[in-house]
Amino acid sequence: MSLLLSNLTLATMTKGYGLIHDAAVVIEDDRVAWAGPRAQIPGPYDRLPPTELDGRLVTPGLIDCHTHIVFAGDRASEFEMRLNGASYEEVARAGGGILSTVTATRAASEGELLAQAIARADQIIAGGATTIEVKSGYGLTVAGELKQLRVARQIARHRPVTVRTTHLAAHAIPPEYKGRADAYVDEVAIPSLRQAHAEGLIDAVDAFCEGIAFSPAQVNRLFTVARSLGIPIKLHAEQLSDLKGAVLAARFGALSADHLEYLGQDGVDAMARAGTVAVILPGAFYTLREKQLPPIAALRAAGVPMALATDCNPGSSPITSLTLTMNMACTLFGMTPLEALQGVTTHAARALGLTDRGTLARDQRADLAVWEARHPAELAYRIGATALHTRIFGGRLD
Ligand code: DI6
Ligand code: FE
Repeated sequence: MSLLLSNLTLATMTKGYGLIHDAAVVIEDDRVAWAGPRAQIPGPYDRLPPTELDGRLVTPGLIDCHTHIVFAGDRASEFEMRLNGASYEEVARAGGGILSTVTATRAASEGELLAQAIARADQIIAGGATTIEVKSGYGLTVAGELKQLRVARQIARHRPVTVRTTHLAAHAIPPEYKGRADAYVDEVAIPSLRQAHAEGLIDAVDAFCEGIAFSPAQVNRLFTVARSLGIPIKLHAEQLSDLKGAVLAARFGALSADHLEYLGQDGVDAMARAGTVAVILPGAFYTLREKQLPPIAALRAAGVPMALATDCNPGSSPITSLTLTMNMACTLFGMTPLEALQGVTTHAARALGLTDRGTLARDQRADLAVWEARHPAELAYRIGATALHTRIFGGRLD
């Protein structure tokens, strides 16, 4: 099956935007066969009937490389509590926060969880995403974590999207292990990691390294097991304080360290040396009304690739729009529109360890987003409105 897209503005993302005006793209099956100026379409592709795009912008399909979309319920009441003066940590200590979502998620059937997760995935897809990473972390039992991961994998059977799954049992300490985080790591986090890996349910492991969650020593024990199993590593690090999580992640050659508001220069340097991607999550910063900005200038200066993601979750980031996330990254954090687009394409692919997507080039997966836009800066510039015209997933037009 071949498809010729013609009369478009191409952002290949191969070098900067890699802009090509009056461009064309040839797709064969699920791969890009050719991309370049329309005047140079090689034969025999030039004889294909063209799909005319009237000068619209075409980018690689967007990649949301950090989400928690498999959960039940919502946390609007906690949002209200925080706006009446409680902090995110106070809500968590009072048994609200992540644990209220754990209660709802444990009680939900796989079918109920899947229906809710698909509704969220649909919103992310409607904003141009073709790949979504999904974490567990609201089951906090061996069976509960596996249930969430199975549901996450099922999303891709119902929707045209690639789902990458990440084990995040080390997300919070459930009530039955209160004050016994080490026992939780030994009895739930590590055994569920082993089982999820054995069942082929995960692509990576993650943990929440924070005062209200797991210490660097506990994360280190989990990651040592992950490394012995060859599981790629990611880490929620330096979101609310500087526990040197990014330094720890870099020591394990992590794919990414995520959040990073409190990251110090030592963490920046360690990430640069290890090639670890910084995943910037402005939705959580915005929702929690944080004041501490992630060290964007230091990351940029050190050449650490910066990805951007929604962090879609019911507590700290109830957002499903990658373009709004791009806008926030620019306006709140001073990232450039180019960095924002790299953050949801090339650098997001790298944060997931994927080399077959994130740019628009020969032999890459034919995952494309077609926009009601003429220049890529428009994607980060508009607030809230989705400018998506069409998506192409694995060579197929939606
Ligand atoms: N950091 C976050 O922002 C989310 N998880 C994490 O480790 C919050 C998850 C939640 O509040 O439900
Ligand atoms: Fe998160």
